[in-house]
Amino acid sequence: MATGEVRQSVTETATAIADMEIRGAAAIAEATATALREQAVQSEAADADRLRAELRAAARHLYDTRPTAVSLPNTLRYVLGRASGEDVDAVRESVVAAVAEFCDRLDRAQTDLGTIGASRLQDGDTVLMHCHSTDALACLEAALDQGKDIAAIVKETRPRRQGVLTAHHLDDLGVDVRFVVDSAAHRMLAEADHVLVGADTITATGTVINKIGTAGLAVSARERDVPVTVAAQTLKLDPETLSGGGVDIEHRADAEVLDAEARTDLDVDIVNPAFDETPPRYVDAIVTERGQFPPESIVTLMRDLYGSEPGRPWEE
Ligand code: RUB
Repeated sequence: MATGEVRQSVTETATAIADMEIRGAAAIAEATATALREQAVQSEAADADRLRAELRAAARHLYDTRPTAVSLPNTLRYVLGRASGEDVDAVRESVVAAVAEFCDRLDRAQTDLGTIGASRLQDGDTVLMHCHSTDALACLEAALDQGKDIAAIVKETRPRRQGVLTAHHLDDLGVDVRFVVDSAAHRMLAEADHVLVGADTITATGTVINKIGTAGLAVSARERDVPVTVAAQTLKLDPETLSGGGVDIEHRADAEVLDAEARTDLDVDIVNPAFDETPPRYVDAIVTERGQFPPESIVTLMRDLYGSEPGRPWEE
């Protein structure tokens, strides 16, 4: 179909995701669902099949933005799988209802996961955090709501410094925060009781894909005997890995690592992978809204929720 039939609200959302104005797996999911709803509401399609074709085209456009966070394809699966009805109005209404239900589930999942994750934190604990994860922050926030006194050490998270967002969030909550450069992580683990991070994707083997630096942090934490908790709603489980598929690790622009001035007269290859893979043996628990799991057992939950043949309705 002509790209013109993908509504501007979809292309704007796709650009905002690609440019990381909208970022973090949960925020990407919500924005994706909302963009599909706008496509349905604003569409001038004459019949139900045409509207479904437009929704698939919009979904392909969104899918092509960032390759690593599985919340994006899982959102597309959820909404497209419910775009049903005989006539165009019925399809439109089913999409609007599906998106409302999806966003509601997203909010509830984060709240429920937060309560479960908080049970791992004790009064007086210090938590070391990497990047900016709303799922991880939900655990810490729930612990504070339970009256626990929690302090935080926050890693800067080069190159884009999402740790600054986490520091602001925790500072606003009145948490005692120490902000450190990434290379201070091993040393600072001596003063931490927990590592608490989010995830972009979790594979069937329990491997955690999260912001670059997570894997090194988890290995250091094991060396220091500090438990590693990954907070990740079930939307982060990647059903395509059930059949052995891998996950694409996004590489981003050189300019994120060194600006133009620093690159002048420098003839080197800059490599900028945005995510890395933490093997399950370095993770103590994956906290979801359905409970907390040893990473090796997450495959059972994945199968229950997604079945073993997830499909790609946007490619049909
Ligand atoms: C963000 C990141 C976050 C996860 C989880 O990377 O790695 O830890 O997305 O976030 P980026 P949330 O900044 O490149 O998107 O818990 O909010 O879903």
